Amino acid sequence: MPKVYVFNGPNLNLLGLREPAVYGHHTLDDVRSMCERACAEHGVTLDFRQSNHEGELVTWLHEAGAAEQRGEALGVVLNAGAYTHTSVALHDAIKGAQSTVIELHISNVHAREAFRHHSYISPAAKAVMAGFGVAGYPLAITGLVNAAR
Ligand code: CA2
Repeated sequence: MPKVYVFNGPNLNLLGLREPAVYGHHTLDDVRSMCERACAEHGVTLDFRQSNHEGELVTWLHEAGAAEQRGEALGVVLNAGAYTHTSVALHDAIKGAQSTVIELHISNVHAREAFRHHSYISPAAKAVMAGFGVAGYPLAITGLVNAAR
């Protein structure tokens, strides 16, 4: 069964515990369960991770790209958190790994502070989703699966 990766960047381990007005009340474990359900419906397996470390996310993107090249994975739903707005390294990792990435944001970053309007991920991503709350995760998985099949 092909695999879908969901990678979460810095501070997303705090989901549901702080700033509910912006990010809602669901925890990252809740999001994992939502993603498990979506993957089961689509007949794919889920590999769901979170890291506060940029280099670890780079390594994971390499791993996901290699799995995709071998035909074992469909791609990555990536919420890179604040690294979205700062990380040339993540941009280069997506390009270098030739990984299919759906960029995801819980909030509508374009309706927030100006520093959240630029993304280093978007030019390397297949698609971008923002503003649907955590419901965006299963939607992005559906989009990734449909794009691959
Ligand atoms: O809207 C999103 O998903 C973001 O990627 C979340 C990032 C933010 O830097 C991006 O601009 C947009 C922040 C993730 C931190 O998540 C927290 C969750 C609860 C409490 C504090 C932070």
